[in-house]
Amino acid sequence: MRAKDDVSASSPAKPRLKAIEGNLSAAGRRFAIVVSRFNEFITERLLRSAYDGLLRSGAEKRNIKIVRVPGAFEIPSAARTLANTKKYDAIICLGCLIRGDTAHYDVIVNEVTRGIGQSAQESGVPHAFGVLTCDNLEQAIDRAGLKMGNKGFEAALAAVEMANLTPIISDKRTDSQVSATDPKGRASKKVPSKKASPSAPGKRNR
Ligand code: INI
Repeated sequence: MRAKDDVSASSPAKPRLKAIEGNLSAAGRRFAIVVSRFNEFITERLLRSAYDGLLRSGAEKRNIKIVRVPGAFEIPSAARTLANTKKYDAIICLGCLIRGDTAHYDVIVNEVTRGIGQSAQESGVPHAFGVLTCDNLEQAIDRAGLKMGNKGFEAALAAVEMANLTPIISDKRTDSQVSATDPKGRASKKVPSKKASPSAPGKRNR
């Protein structure tokens, strides 16, 4: 049963509740893409699509850094290193894990997921998760441009949206003071200037 005010499945008759969202403009934003070479046949397709998604959203080529790592296991550490430079508005993580006959997949998959999430939370820089976790090659192909779309493209759009949302929701000002359409999340011109604080007894205003 759905909660009374669950808006995720709201009918067209009911308007969506007002909320803050990041827009999908990548203009002026800087991105790093970390992509693993393991299962390159798939990850190269994810990369092309992510790159395309950023350009279509208005990103400039000179603002997109691509970093290749050996396998999915190496993605979190590279992503964290890039995030810690504070040069990027979002990091896009692309890889492909395919379950094989050994336990290698199971050992790696949780570590990669946790590592990327932890890097995002601890650095404060948004990370998009475009690492495929598949049972077989067919599933991976479907998610890299066939039946299930392309997860690289989806990750790029998520990165753009979060790159725009993060500065807005981390702002200490009230929502009404911040223009959600300002791509940098800076205060609009309408923001009232701070009132001069009352001077302390015995001190003069300068
Ligand atoms: N790396 C992947 O990116 N995908 C896989 O499916 C995979 N499997 O199954 O083994 C894989 N292994 C390599 C791993 O990511 C590391 O690069 C390697 O262990 C060296 O640290």
